[in-house]
Amino acid sequence: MQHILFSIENNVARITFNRPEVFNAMHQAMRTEILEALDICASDTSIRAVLITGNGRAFCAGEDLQEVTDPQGPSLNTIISTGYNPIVQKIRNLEKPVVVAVNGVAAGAGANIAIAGDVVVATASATFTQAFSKIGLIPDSGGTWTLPRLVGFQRASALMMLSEKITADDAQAMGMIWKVFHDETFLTESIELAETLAQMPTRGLALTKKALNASFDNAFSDQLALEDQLQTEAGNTADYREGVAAFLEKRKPAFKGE
Ligand code: T3D
Repeated sequence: MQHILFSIENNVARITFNRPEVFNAMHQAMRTEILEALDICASDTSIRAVLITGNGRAFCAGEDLQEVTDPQGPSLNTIISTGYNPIVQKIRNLEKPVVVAVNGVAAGAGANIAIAGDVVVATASATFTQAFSKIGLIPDSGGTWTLPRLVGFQRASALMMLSEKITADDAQAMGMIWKVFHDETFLTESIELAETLAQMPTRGLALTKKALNASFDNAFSDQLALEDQLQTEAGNTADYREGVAAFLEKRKPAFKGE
């Protein structure tokens, strides 16, 4: 991998965007590496949670604007259909929890990839900007689907039309992200968070994710039926048996994600 760092430790796969000189702006080769890394996260059973972050001062400045001005570069359609769309789809469909740790500015597609995570945290000095409207584009990478669901229609609309830069605290206050960590402890706390999830009943977390993915589009009765189906699946896992046994035996459970 040339444009990202990829490592696995304590059942957590870490994907670090690694083009700090351009604020981790993405081009086709980088998007391909991210997709490859997400495929490994899906297929490697030793990985039970994923942590996505950025190297340097930025999380990700979105599309590499050098790439789009290169006459030999990919078309807008190729960039979106073979890059950003599959990235956010793989994050949402990955049957493992994904923590996104926003270490600095998240702009454009970078902001919308960030909010595709299951648990999104940011360092106190991080900022978020939709950015697209400033260059005449519309928000992509699922942003027009995700952001209004997180923060409400009016806020999403204003954030997307004005592209104002907002702070991590503001993002937390409006429900865009889960927590803000101090700059000094940000990485440690983000890793701890991912490791905590990795030791939990991760099969159950994957089924929770499936239910949440469907929740905004289902009628209440359909969602109840889905919960019924997924709960039956969860009830058949070894982790469920272990969780109940550990509770009754007053000991710490040892979950395996099975
Ligand atoms: O084909 C398509 O376009 C479809 C796909 C669209 C998806 C998208 O993501 S569209 C949105 C693209 N992103 C942007 O428009 C954001 C552009 N960047 C900025 O607005 C600002 O750089 C930031 C708000 C992210 C950060 O501002 P600031 O003042 O902290 O940093 P800076 O000085 O502007 O940037 C630092 C360096 O990163 C700088 O390089 P230099 O001058 O030090 O050599 C800058 O050129 C580079 N950089 C930042 N963003 C990008 C970038 N280089 C290439 N592409 C970028 N997106």
